Amino acid sequence: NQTDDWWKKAVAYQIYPRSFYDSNNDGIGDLNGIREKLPYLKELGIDFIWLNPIYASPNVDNGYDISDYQAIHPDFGTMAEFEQLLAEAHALDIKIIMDLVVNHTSDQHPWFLEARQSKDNPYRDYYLWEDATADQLPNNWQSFFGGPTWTYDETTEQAYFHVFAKEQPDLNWKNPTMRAAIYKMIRWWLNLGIDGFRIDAISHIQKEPWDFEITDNQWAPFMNVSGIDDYMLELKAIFDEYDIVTVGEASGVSSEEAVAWTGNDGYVNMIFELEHCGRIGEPGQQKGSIPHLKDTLTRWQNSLADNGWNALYLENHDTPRSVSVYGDGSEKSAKALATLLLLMKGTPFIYQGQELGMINYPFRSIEEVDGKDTLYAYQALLEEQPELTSEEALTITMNWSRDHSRTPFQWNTEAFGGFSKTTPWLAVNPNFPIINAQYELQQPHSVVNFYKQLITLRKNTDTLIHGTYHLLLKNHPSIYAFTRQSDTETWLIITNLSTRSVTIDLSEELTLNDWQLILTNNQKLSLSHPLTLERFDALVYRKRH
Ligand code: ISL
Ligand code: CA
Repeated sequence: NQTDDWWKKAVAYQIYPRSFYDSNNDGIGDLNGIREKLPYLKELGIDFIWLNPIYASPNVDNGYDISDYQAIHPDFGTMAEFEQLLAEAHALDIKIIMDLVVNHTSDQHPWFLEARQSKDNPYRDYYLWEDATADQLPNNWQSFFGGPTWTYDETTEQAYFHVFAKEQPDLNWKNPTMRAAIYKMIRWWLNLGIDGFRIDAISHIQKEPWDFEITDNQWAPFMNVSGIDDYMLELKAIFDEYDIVTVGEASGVSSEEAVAWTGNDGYVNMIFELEHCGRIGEPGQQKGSIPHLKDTLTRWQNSLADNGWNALYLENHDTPRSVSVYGDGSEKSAKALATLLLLMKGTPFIYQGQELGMINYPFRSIEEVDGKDTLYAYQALLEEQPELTSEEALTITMNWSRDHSRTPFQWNTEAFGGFSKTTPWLAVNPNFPIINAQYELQQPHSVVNFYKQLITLRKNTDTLIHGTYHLLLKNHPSIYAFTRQSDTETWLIITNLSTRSVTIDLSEELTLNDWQLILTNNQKLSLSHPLTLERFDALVYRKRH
């Protein structure tokens, strides 16, 4: 039954291969580089790795535009090198899950190169086409990356649909022949021995109806998951044949719907919700505030308390660095955030570099930026608001840019942070001399050693795996405190996610006796009523019943 699943006790680690470790010094991270660093991940206490896409791709969206699902992009290496990586990871008892990108392909995928040739091409209906003219598209919907969600193709005088970039045409999930081709690919990877999938943008595979115009919330139609169930049940039927873990990136699935998606008969084992951080930092967003974070994560904790499972994360390859968003960039704030991530209910996903306390990159000009979506947003902002200076537009755009989390992993104090011996594809954060794995592993009170303590604590404490979550001080603007309770003990986790000293009184909710201090980033502190917490203090106590 679900309570014994290995992935509930596991700690996961997300690797963005392009930026992890460059073993052949071409400036780009690669599979042999990951293999060389497996001992580091083992030392950290990682149980499974999620690899962002490593397949053949023109890299319009850094691998999320796939042109051959069953070929490894030469930048990363060969299929033989992938199988060697998988074998060596398994030998270290580390599992590997792959990124399954089936909402769309690259426009260079053979299926699309065929489909766009003529209306009666056998592959035409692998994609979504509607009659259109160059200046009259089927509707006014806008893609996630800016611009219309339709692109006119003059060869066949129709427009094709794409939720993301025009180089990422959406697959037509209504077409059973297309679905069968995707299922064949899925089995091919599972039969290779991988340990599961993170499923990209899965909530978008159901597109219609689209015969209406957008008025206000432009993303709404993409978040509509009604009608998706049949497709998810077909995917589930395949996944259930294997001992794997599946994590759906399910933007738009509500915390209520998530029970069906991840419960005992759910489509997947867990889902990444994007309510707390999807497109975080964009103007007009509530995301990034502590109250919003507490409310959102607590709603998901409560909704999946008895049935279903959360994938926990504070940053990934699509967000800025969480220490810069929720913290103040300091080591201490990194430890406070680590405490939250590792001690809530669900499977924690650590994004590469987060365990070091890596922070946002000090971009000074748009020329340093790689992300096509960031570049588009920057141009669009300057057009919409011509009164902005380029510096102001850069600051606003970089507030939510994905480039912050894609700078090379910082291994040591050598040139380029030890990521490569040549200039990397994206600049290394200049703080690498003090924020790097080698230096931190030698410092007893470093961020990485704090993560190691939290990972060990979590994996050895059943109450931290299965215990109930209860939020304390719900309305406090900067204290994020909760308990985890089983019938034998209660854990108390208190963090002050602000730069100010804060005094709280928990006497309404807790008696003081019998608490044992287990872990803290401020040795001077002990539980009291009232309790004064300094900036970014984190405290972990246990009481045995
Ligand atoms: O963009 C969104 C608004 O929050 C989400 O709804 C969207 O589902 C999410 O950003 C999808 O991200 C994934 O698919 C993209 C790729 O660029 C991202 O890196 C990946 O995480 C297209 O494949
Ligand atoms: Ca390389």
